[in-house]
Amino acid sequence: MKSADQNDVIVPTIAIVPAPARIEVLASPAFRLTPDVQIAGDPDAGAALAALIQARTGDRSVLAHGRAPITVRIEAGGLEPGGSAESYRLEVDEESVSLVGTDAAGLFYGVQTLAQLITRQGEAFVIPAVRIEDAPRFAYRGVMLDVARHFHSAETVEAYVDRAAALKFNVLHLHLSDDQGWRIQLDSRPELTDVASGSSVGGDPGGFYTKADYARIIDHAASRHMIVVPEIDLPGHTHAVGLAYPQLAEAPVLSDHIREVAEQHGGALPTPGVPYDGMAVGFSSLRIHDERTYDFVTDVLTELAAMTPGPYLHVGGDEALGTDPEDFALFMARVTAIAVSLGKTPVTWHEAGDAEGIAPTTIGQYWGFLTPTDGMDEKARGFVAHGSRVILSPADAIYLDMKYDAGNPLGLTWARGVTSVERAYSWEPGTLLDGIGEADILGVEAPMWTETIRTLDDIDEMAFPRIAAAAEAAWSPATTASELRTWESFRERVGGLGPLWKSLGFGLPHSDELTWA
Ligand code: TNX
Repeated sequence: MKSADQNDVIVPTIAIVPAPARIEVLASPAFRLTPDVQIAGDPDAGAALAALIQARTGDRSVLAHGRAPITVRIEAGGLEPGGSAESYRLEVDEESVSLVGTDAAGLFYGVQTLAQLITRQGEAFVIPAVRIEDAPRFAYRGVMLDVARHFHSAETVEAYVDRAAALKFNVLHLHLSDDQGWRIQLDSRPELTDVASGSSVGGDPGGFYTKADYARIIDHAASRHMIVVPEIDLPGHTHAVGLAYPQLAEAPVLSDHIREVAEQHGGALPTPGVPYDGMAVGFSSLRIHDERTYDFVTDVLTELAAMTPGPYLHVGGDEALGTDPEDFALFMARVTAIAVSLGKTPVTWHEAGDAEGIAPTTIGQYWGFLTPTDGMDEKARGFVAHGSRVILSPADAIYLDMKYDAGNPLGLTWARGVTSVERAYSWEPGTLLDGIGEADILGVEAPMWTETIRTLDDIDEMAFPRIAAAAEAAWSPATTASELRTWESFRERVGGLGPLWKSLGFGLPHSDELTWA
């Protein structure tokens, strides 16, 4: 904070997103980035910082080694108070820049903040004099990409990881299967990719990740301190499974809703044995009373668990409208038990929260509205009641596939129409759902479903700037605990990141709500 005698100094908005836990703007002149500036300390963090400085300033001469005014280092337990995982402290004055992370992740997040601080001043680039102490509010900070409705290449996924990591997200949830296609190669069940991976929504080409692709995505995510949470959506959203294994699939339930959706989109009704390329949900189900179903699930989850270093396996459970409710509970109980037997923590969408017998460690993902409807909050409370926690993904705020502009063909509108940036930002996790407090919340995740989204450009267009609102909900202090947590501050700070994000190749769409610097 400025002291009274510096009131004549105009301190521009410091564009850091997500807002840090504590920031003090110092009276010192800024640190000037000279062409030969050197970085000492941790080599990985140093190289990452050098690359970001080079991108932002266009200067190729930054050195990542040597005696230097910029130091980046890990000091385990050295951050007071707290020193919690992923935290960092950054001190900048005219003479030097000192970044200390409590661990490699904390150091990485400090590097992201430093890059955001680089400001052009005439012909020079400077880092304003600040002292920042920062740590995440929630341990789980996720983005989800649906690679089933449209397949997205490993390169695209890696590019999305880069965007998310720059905002201090630490989880990539991959929605690997749905009615329209199966996207992950498994040795135990080769028919899945042989037979069921060739389609996408709208007749677009399909695709799948080889085991090597998947390993590459995991490595890339890990290098940016993100884990991968793979999702196999069960027992609904499984039309594609039925292409490979007809004996496991129930006949599609052709409700009025399914017929309506088919008509609206000029698409065919789901037909057994025929790839489905429409956008309806809730018609398919695996056979719940057939042991071959559990052999299948065991094979799939066992292999996926072995391929996935992170602690979570997401087993879906949403919109199982083609499954009898009692059968649904029976199925979710067995499937979450299989995940637990593999040493993983199961995650399901909130629908399974009142399924009797699900594994008590199961994490629930809430996708209802900011003002809950249809008892969805009650289902979310079910996970807390059995001693577990929830991930918050309120659809009318941080579903990144919701339209941001009614006139744009990209995106859907079922979650209360167009989702403005302001609505994406203006909610508070700790008070979102009655009976679900701070300690019951594992984190926040922003999903992107891809019925209408085909390319990295489409992904960027839908993600920015709303993805930053989700990042701030996940990382920053509660709205009541920080002056920076206002819509006015957020829109200015996000706009201020335009030059950095453009220099990194992120596609930033025009927004009526904020101005990109
Ligand atoms: C609902 S919300 C779904 C997805 C769709 C999405 C489109 C949830 C868990 N499931 O199957 O792709 O809406 O926005």
